[in-house]
Amino acid sequence: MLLPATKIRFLTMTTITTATTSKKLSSVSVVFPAYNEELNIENTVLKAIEVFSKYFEEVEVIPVNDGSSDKTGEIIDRLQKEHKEVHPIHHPQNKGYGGAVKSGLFGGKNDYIFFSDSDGQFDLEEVSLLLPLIKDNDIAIGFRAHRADPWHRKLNAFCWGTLVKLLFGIKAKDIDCAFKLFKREVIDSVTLESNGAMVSTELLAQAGLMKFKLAQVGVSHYPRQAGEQTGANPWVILKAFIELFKLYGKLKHSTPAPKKAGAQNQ
Ligand SMILES: Nc1nc2c(ncn2[C@@H]2O[C@H](COP(=O)(O)OP(=O)(O)OP(=O)(O)O)[C@@H](O)[C@H]2O)c(=O)[nH]1
Ligand SMILES: [Mg+2]
Repeated sequence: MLLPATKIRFLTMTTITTATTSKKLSSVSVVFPAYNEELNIENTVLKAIEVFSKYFEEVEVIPVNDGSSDKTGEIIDRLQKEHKEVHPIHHPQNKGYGGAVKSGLFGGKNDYIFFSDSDGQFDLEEVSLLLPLIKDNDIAIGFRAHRADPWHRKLNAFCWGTLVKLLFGIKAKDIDCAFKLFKREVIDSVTLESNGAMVSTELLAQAGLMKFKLAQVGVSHYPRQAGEQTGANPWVILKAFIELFKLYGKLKHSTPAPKKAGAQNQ
């Protein structure tokens, strides 16, 4: 039987409210986009199982192998056999960072959804900082107080962040910080098109228009220990600009999203 949309929303909210009043939260899907991360992915997935199991009754970890040419795919398939929590997704061809994030976000089934990178640049233990925030908000995200990146990447990121905040009015201090926790209702409400680095902007811009409540906290950021750096690739940056202008056109011409029931202005 198909339920009307209002009823589905009510059921989702009920599940989440019950969960936050018990000691552990109900369930979480933990998403890791992974492109040629054979040196990092195992540690990341195992750490995620350990950390999230402390705070959630049910944990699924979704490594998204984004058409890797190294052993990332084999490793996550082995991890699936060894740990019931691991539910890999494989892209036969590389789709890009945003494509990998989207597959994981929409492939997850649990009440809360977290995503981060696979390369160990964040401390997953710091999810404990997001948990108090998600209680009274729909989205809890980190910002990198001290980015472990060279100065030219910090400068790029500052200019990009300022432009994006001006265009879309996003309140997040660090839009692209890959340390984000959502209530499922947020992910069920957005439509994401970006296959590149714009995916976080698209998500936060739409969530802001729908008046979902956002809270943020400083998190640690470490240099990549192993594997190839791809974030500063000029092609990645060019694609991000193309997607930026497409998104601006789309959101500018879209009718204002309906106000989310019970939401307050950010
Ligand atoms: N760049 C890139 N990353 C991908 C892709 N698909 C999945 N990913 C994953 O997305 C995450 C972020 O990519 P990174 O290359 O670490 O980007 P970054 O942290 O900005 O830059 P680095 O300094 O290179 O670490 C990593 O876990 C990647 O494995 C892709 O097509 N391109
Ligand atoms: Mg990285």
